[in-house]
Amino acid sequence: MRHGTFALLLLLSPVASVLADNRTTEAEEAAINDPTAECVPYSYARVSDALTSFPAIGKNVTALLPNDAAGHAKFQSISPGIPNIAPRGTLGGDFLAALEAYNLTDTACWWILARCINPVVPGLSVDLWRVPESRTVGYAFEDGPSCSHNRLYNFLAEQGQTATMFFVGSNVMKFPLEAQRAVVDGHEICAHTWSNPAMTAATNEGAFAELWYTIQAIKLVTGVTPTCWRPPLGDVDDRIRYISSQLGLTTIMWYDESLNMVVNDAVQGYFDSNVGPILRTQPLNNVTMQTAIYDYRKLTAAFDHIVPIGVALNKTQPYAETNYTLPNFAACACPASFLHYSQYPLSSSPR
Ligand SMILES: *C1O[C@H](CO)[C@@H](O)[C@H](O)[C@H]1NC(C)=O
Ligand SMILES: *[C@@H]1O[C@H](CO)[C@@H](O)[C@H](O)[C@H]1NC(C)=O
Ligand SMILES: *[C@@H]1O[C@H](CO)[C@@H](O)[C@H](O)[C@H]1NC(C)=O
Ligand SMILES: *[C@@H]1O[C@H](CO)[C@@H](O)[C@H](O)[C@H]1NC(C)=O
Ligand SMILES: *[C@@H]1O[C@H](CO)[C@@H](O)[C@H](O)[C@H]1NC(C)=O
Ligand SMILES: *[C@@H]1O[C@H](CO)[C@@H](O)[C@H](O)[C@H]1NC(C)=O
Ligand SMILES: [Zn+2]
Repeated sequence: MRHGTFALLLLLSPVASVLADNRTTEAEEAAINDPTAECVPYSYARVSDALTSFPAIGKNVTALLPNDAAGHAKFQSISPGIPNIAPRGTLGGDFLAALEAYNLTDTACWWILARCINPVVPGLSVDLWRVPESRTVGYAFEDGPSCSHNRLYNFLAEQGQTATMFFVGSNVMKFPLEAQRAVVDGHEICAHTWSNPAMTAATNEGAFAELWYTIQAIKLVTGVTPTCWRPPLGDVDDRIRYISSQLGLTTIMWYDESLNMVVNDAVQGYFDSNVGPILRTQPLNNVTMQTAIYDYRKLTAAFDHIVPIGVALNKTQPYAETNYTLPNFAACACPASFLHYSQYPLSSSPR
């Protein structure tokens, strides 16, 4: 009996490893619990068949692809309206010279210098950085999908918790089945950019292309077209707001980068009257995912509700496609509670 089972396992294991390395479904990917196995690269036909329609994965996009007729047509149609604000700094986020040279009247509503969220250019919406519900967190993660995010996603699923995921287009192409898990698990997907550059350093076409290909990648892989985005580093001005708004994206910032400050403000009563903080968490990697679990303990203690940003806004149709829905705030209810608390001892935090 034992020998028989052993022989069967030996026979099966080569097959199993091919499946693990080149998994083909979201369910197969979601079932992998070992982060090292999870991060073994795999190929996925929908992505590999479309690579010529996308820029290089992980590289800054400085222009639309020459053969991208739809991209060029859209960019040309919006170009006349793009505010005449010069790019500044470097794509890597070096703003030192730009900050020195910047006109302190801040006619561009540049967040990096002035923390400006109220656009000067007419017709642009104010950036979102809070949600209009008392003692409610707009729960969000940046920079995914990550190849080892099952640990965090399993935790969130166990808690019955969903969040807003600001996805990097390159990562969606690298980890398509992980991206699909976000939709399957009921998270809200928004865009970040293709390669995480400082967007106000990009040319008009470069900024457009960073968002355009991120939207296309999310659509290709998950079937949904995002309607919200967050600028990497918060680097946005009216030129970038205009370009993103023309792509149907609402700009979402955050309340405070420090979770301790957010929790402290909750204790002080800052969120008692129709306002709650939108979070900015660390970029997701296998260490910060542990931090996220630790932070969840603090958030559940300090707030009444923890919801995706779209849920706090009653944005029941989060995507351009109308057949995907989020609950509205009332339907979600979402009490902030930490289930199976004792399974997550404080000592498991890296801090
Ligand atoms: C799976 O795909 C990846 C990426 O294309 C490739 O490097 C790897 O060799 C493949 N593994 C197997 C077992 O086919
Ligand atoms: C976490 O990531 C680092 C760097 O990518 C890697 O060296 C380490 O082995 C990873 N740990 C786990 C548990 O996957
Ligand atoms: C591309 O963007 C990254 C940030 O993702 C930045 O570090 C890098 O310097 C940029 N490359 C160039 C050539 O500007
Ligand atoms: C700074 O902005 C003000 C107000 O728009 C404008 O009058 C002034 O010319 C600007 N100065 C420079 C150096 O751009
Ligand atoms: C969302 O719906 C709730 C419950 O109906 C309501 O109280 C709240 O004002 C709505 N929020 C927004 C932003 O419309
Ligand atoms: C939504 O509609 C699209 C296009 O008809 C379809 O491919 C997709 O599976 C649908 N998704 C859901 C969740 O119904
Ligand atoms: Zn980011």
